[in-house]
Amino acid sequence: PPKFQPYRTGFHFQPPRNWINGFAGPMVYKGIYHLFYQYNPKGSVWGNIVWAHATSKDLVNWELQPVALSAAEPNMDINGAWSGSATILPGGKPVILYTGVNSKNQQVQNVAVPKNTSDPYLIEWTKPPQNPIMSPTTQNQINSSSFRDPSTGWLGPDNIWRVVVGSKIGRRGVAILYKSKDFVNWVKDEKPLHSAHGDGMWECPAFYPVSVGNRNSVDTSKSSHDLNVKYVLKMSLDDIKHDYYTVGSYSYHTDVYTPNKGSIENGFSGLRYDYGKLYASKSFYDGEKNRRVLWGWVNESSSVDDDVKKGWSGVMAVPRRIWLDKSGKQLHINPVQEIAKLRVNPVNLRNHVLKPSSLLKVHNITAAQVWINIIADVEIAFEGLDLSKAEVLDPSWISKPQVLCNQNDSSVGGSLGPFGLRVLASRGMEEYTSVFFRVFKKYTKSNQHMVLMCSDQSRVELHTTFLI
Ligand code: DQQ
Repeated sequence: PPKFQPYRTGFHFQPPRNWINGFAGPMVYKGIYHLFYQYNPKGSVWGNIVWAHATSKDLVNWELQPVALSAAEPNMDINGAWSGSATILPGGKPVILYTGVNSKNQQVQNVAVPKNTSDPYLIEWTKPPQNPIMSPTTQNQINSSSFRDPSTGWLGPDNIWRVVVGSKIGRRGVAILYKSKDFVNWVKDEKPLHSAHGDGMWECPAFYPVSVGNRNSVDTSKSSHDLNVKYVLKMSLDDIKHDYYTVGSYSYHTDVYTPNKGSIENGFSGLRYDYGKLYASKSFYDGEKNRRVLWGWVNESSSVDDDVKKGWSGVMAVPRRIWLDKSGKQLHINPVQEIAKLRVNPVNLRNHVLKPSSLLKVHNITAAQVWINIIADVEIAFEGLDLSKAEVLDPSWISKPQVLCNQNDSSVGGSLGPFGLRVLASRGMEEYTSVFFRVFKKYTKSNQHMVLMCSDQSRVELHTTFLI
C-alpha cells in the first residue's frame, strides 16, 4: 500500500492491509479476547474470504494471529470460510459454527474445534470429518445461496442445543432454527424461530437473553426460568446493509420468539443498533466482566478503485457494551470502559451559558485523525433546558428518526433545539459536521420526553446554539 495513508485509524481495529468485512465468532477464553473476522488475504476487495484472527487482553490492544479457518476443503469451504459464531460448551470448550461455500458454490454449515484447548490463544482449529453438519437439500427446501451465518448456540433446560441460521424465502427474512443433542448432529426444526415479510435476506442473525431491570449480562443459554430476562433477535439486512433488532419473549417449550407487543414485527422497521455505518455485527457474553460486548464492521463507502489504490478496506467499530434499557423496550449501547484509557490531553470546559445562535469555540483540540491518529472523545451535558417548551412528538415520527433529521437539518429552528456540536470543524468553518439534538414531549400532557439526535454534514447557516 502507498506510504500516504491519511485515513488509517488511530485506535479502531484494522489489519495492516487488505479487505475486511463482518465479524465472526468473537469470544473471551481463559482471559483472552478473540476477534475473528472475514478477511481477504489476497487483496483489498471482497473475495477469497477466510477467518482471520486477532487476540487481546483489553479489547483495545490487539495481536494478529495466523488465519484460524482457511478456505480449503472442497466439501466444506473451498470457495470461502464465511461468517459464523463461537459457542462455549458446558465445561468451557469453545466451538465454532461457520458457513462455508463448497466446490458446488453451495452455502453449508461446518463446525470447527480448537486443536489445543489448553492454549488460551486458540491458534489452531480443526474441521472434523462430519462436516458439513447442515446442508441445503431438496427435502429441506433451503436455498443454497441464502443459507448462512449460524448464531451462537443456546442450550435449553431440555438439554437440546438451538442455533439460528440466516435465510430468506422470497422477500421474507427467515431465522431457520436447528436443534442438536451433541452440537454435531443437527436437525432443522419444522418452523423457523422467527421470520418477517419484506426484509429480504437475514444475514448474521443473533438471538440472546438480556436481563430486565439491571445492566447485568446474561449467558446465552440462561432462560427466563432462571432469571427475569427478555430476548433480543438481531438480523443484518443484506438489502440495505443495516443491523436491526427487536426485543421480545421466548419459550423453550414452543421455540417461538414473540417481539414485544407494539414493537415492530419485522427487522426492517425494528430498532437499529447504530444509525451510522455498522453492519454484520456480532456480540458475545463476557462473563468475566458481566457484560455483553458488541462488535461491528464499519462498511466503508469508498470505491473499489480507492480500495485498490490504498490497499485496504474496512474498519471495525470500537467494541460496545449492550444491555436492556430500563424501559425494557430497547437496548442501551455504550463503548466499553476500556476505550476511556485511550484518552489523553483532556480539555475541560465547564458551566458555559449558551445563547441562541451562539457558537462557543473549544480550543486546544486537534482532532484530525488524518495525520496524527487522534480522535476527540467528547462528553457533553446540556443543562437548564426549559422542557415545558418542548413541542409534542408526532407518534408517526418514532419509526423514522432519519427522515426527521433529513427534513429538519440544523438550520431549522424548533421550540427546544436544535442545539449541539460542530465537529471536525476547520479553522475557518469551511468544513464541519453538525451533531445536534431536539427535545420533544412524548405526549401532550406527559412529562416524558424523547430526544432526537442527528448528524448533518451539510454546512447550513447557523440559526441555533452550537458548541464547536
Ligand atoms: N458477509 C459474509 C457472509 C455474511 C456477510 C461473507 C455479511 O457470511 O452473510 O463474507 O456481511
